[in-house]
Amino acid sequence: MAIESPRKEARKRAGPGSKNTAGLDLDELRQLWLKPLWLVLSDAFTAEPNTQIVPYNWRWKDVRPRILEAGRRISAEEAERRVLMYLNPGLNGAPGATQTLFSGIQLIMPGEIAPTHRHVPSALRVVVEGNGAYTTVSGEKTLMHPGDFVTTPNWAWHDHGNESDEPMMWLDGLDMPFVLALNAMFYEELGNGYEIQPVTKALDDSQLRYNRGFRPHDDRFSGNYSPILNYRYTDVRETLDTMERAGDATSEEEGVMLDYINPLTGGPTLPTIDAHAQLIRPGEHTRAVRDTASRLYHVLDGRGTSVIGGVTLEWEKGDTFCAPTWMWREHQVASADAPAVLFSFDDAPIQKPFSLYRKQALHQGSGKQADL
Ligand code: 1HN
Repeated sequence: MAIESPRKEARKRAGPGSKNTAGLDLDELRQLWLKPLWLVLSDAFTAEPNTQIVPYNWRWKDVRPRILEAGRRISAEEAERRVLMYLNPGLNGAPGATQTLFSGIQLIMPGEIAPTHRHVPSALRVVVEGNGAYTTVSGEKTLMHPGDFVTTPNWAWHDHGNESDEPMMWLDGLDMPFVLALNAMFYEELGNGYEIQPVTKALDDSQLRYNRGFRPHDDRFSGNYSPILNYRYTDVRETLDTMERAGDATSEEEGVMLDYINPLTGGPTLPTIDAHAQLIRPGEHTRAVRDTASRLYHVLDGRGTSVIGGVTLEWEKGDTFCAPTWMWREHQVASADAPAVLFSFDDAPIQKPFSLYRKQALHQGSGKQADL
């Protein structure tokens, strides 16, 4: 017969989840800003991650007319940034598409500017619609086209302008909720707040220096982010198509996937955010995977279905959807459809240095979970 230790017995009576106040005066304790840990221990120390974030798809067909309406009602200069935020339904209206990542859609109309500022959150853009509007970051200007991925590192001066004759819309991604959680926000406007920063470098200077397998000899770039400002979608698509033709399946979980990298380190382009593009072939149904990163997907091409945490999301080009922490996710493209290309960004780089990151695959049939 197993003998229960006295400690185990006591734990049963007063331990986590028992809600045993042990006769203590909780009101008096509250006034002194004290509280027994054992009353709440099991709420915090869950066996697995527990998140308020819910899977959700911000559909382009809902978003597009509304951001264009905002374009008729407020100027980019007035708004500073004309952005409709993508709010996660689990966050009660707090800004954030997940607990760490902000996302939203930004519109800049022909002839408009969004003035120069800088902030502590790192940012990325992915162009959804329009051609030839620019972003200038730290003196380098780039003209943007659909699917282009543009980085804006922490504390870098940046402004946007649209010298083309069509509206330009892009997805913004920032680590803003993470920075706010750390109470580490700083923000600053250039000059009187309506200024365009001087362009001090040639157009796309960084692409020509760093995105061709070369590096300037005796390079003194020392940022903890990628020196490349704009990663072109035409390049991404060519690489994905090459991998696809070669029969690569990067993995059964992700289809044909590539990572946007800092060419100087092989690591992510921003210290807090990793970014990827993946091609899912017609008829492909990826194997379920989950990890401790929270993540946003943006549909660059095609259409399909994802099941995330048991919720089925149907998506098409222009949609943006989120996958909360530790929820199984799988993607499917119908065999009669063209391939789909998903851009995604996640907070894994925040977790990895502190050993917080875990990833698992689910083996269908056996139902076995395997650490990856
Ligand atoms: C920001 O600076 C931009 O520069 C876009 O375009 C979205 C959302 C929150 C805070 C700052 C931009 C932003 C942002």
